[in-house]
Amino acid sequence: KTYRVAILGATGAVGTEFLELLASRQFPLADLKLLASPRSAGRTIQFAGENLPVEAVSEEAFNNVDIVLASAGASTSRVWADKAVASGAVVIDNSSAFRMEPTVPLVVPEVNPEAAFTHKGIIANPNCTTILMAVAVWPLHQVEPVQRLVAATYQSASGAGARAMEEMKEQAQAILQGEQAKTEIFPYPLAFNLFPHNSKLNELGYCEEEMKMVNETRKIFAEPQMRITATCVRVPVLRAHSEAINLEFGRPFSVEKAREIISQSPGVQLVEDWQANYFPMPMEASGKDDVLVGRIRQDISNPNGLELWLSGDQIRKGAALNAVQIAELLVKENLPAAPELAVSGKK
Ligand code: A2P
Ligand code: 11C
Repeated sequence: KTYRVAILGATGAVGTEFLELLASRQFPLADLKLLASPRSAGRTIQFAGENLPVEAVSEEAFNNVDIVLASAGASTSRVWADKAVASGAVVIDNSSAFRMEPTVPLVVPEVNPEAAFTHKGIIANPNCTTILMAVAVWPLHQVEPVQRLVAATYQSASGAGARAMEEMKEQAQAILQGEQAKTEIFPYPLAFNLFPHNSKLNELGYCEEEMKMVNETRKIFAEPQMRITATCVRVPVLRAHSEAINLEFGRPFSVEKAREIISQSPGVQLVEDWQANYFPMPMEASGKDDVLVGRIRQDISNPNGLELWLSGDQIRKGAALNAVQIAELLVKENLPAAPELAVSGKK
């Protein structure tokens, strides 16, 4: 069986990666529709040797579509997701619009694949920092429940989209030429700089990105009380996020056991050469499917603690790959569109 797929946000950083993954993973496509804003209508994008037209998103665009892979921002998803569902499609949405809605499953295929099948038309793809952390922490949490998690992130420009990546490159060139760095997407120069993540701050001083790591991880792990705290920082890296993670368990967790678990778990790869001081780096994680995990060590301040470090491609496993894996789960179970369920389950 083959499926009719639409990409909403096809011209963006994640949209571009969707195209690459559908081709390289030989997704069983019957048809592929590329949707973006009216700004991009009329453009063409190469896919499997063909030039496909980009259409401005519209209600009719979702006719005869089984699966929508959406990555065009939360406000765009809020406008179009229900319309796509009403016309019979399953929407796998990369935005934050629906993630915390109780009826919308939030899925990392290595962690909670079964949740995907509870959908009522929309399946949410978690935030990139959450996905990368979840695939690394979940296999350890299975062996010994995590009691408290403290994360610090080092997030690449790609998290803010394709134009943000270009902006950072232009800033680097400007600064090297002794000129002033221009800022349009980012609030401050990112090249040769870093700044705490600029999403909205809450009354406790946490930004939205940090609260996504807390709330989304709790939902994916089905651990509503899990103690998690995070500090999110944007760094001048192009397309892979890194994270320093401190885990506290109820009793000591041997480093050897943690290494063995990470080296045998899906979606993660152990990258450590202690002699060479060689550990995961965003440049090496870029373009890879697996999240690179290493520098696993005992927390010297806590006998029940472990420290680890990871780098993962933000556009790939942090966004597009995770969403395509969700689509593959549906396809494997022969359940892609479920139009009656999608429509009757709608509010
Ligand atoms: P466009 O290129 O036409 O603006 P990124 O995350 O890399 O910034 O990409 C965002 C994606 O979302 C792009 O494909 C962009 O299309 C699309 N997009 C942004 N706003 C809208 C909108 N209002 N309707 C449809 N697509 C949108
Ligand atoms: C970043 N993770 O790196 C963000 C961007 O909820 O999908 C994606 C925001 C989201 O800035």
